[in-house]
Amino acid sequence: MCSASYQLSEAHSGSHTRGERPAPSTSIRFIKRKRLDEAQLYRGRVLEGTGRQWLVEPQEDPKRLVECTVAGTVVSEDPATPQVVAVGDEVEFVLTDERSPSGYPQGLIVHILQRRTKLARYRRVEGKEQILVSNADQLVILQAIAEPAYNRFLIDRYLIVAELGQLQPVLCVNKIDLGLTPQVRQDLRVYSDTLGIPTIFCSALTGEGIDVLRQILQGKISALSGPSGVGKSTLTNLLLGRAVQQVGPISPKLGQGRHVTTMVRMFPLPEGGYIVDTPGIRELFVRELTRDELERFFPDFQPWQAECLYRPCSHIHEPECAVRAAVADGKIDALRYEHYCRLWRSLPKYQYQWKRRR
Ligand SMILES: Nc1nc2c(ncn2[C@@H]2O[C@H](COP(=O)(O)OP(=O)(O)O)[C@@H](O)[C@H]2O)c(=O)[nH]1
Ligand SMILES: [Mg+2]
Ligand SMILES: [Zn+2]
Repeated sequence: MCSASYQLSEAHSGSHTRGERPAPSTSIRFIKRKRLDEAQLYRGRVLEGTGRQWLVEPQEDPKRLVECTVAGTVVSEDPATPQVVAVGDEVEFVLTDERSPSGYPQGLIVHILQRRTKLARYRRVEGKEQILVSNADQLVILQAIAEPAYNRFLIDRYLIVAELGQLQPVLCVNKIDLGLTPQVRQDLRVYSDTLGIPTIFCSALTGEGIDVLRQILQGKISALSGPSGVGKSTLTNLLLGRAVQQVGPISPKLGQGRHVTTMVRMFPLPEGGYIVDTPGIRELFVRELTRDELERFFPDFQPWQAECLYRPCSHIHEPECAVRAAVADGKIDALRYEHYCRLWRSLPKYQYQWKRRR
């Protein structure tokens, strides 16, 4: 492993600095494998990984998955994330001549293409973000009618995460077999009617609404995210027509074992497109935003904010605030405004203050 990555590091840096390649180190002589410059480069997509091994779907032959490690010279093009490879990454790789014990052909990732979008979770303890999925088109915010009941504060934070990651949000409320009341529809109307977010009500148990969900997913890469227990794995299995994910609580012992694959897996859909089942997010922190940036994540305030007496206006305490007046008049959803206030209070005024919070 060490020698292989060393050899490939050398060759890789060579292939990217055409013409001004450094003199090869003498240790290269001891390596028998073919030089990387001569090896054919393939394009592929990372479907899942353990942090060390990554399962890549080759563009030219999607059925023939390749298990890859990462060349030592691969650097993240994304300075915010120290992590090198993420599920969903588009990569270039070479085939090595081995087979892994798992039976897959072996390869080596030598280049990660620029990420178009990302679903990231912020690890407050580490003060870093972790990319759960890259290059997805949309974020399906999965909630349930009950067990556990949907949480609008969580939905509102997911919408910010989607916006930050350049993902189109979709709201999907599962378990409608447990009772979809007019009050629930009314409570969630703001998302479809005011914010224009595609909203689906479905049941993985009865199959109701699943055809609508399929239509929305078709041909797109969709990250499925939501708290534990809402039915992400059940829906994934249903959409794929086979049991690929374990349903029900995952034993902490299994989930944290060293050799277990990460909980993020991407599956090609029969209708075209991909679905990514991500782990249940227990806590969702909004990445390093400051108070004055929050407004842009509330487009439903926008028609009024220009009318505030003070500009900028935090819409929290200033006199003659048009946003607050619109809330009082029922023109802005009161709970959305409440969540804005809650987030505003949780965020620091200045960027540097984030550093002290860690
Ligand atoms: N009543 C009902 N239960 C469901 C539905 N979808 C999933 N479940 C159940 O909810 C529990 C959690 O499902 P799971 O897919 O593991 O959720 P995940 O943690 O989000 O992956 C399981 O017991 C499922 O059988 C549904 O549409 N209706
Ligand atoms: Mg699950
Ligand atoms: Zn205001």
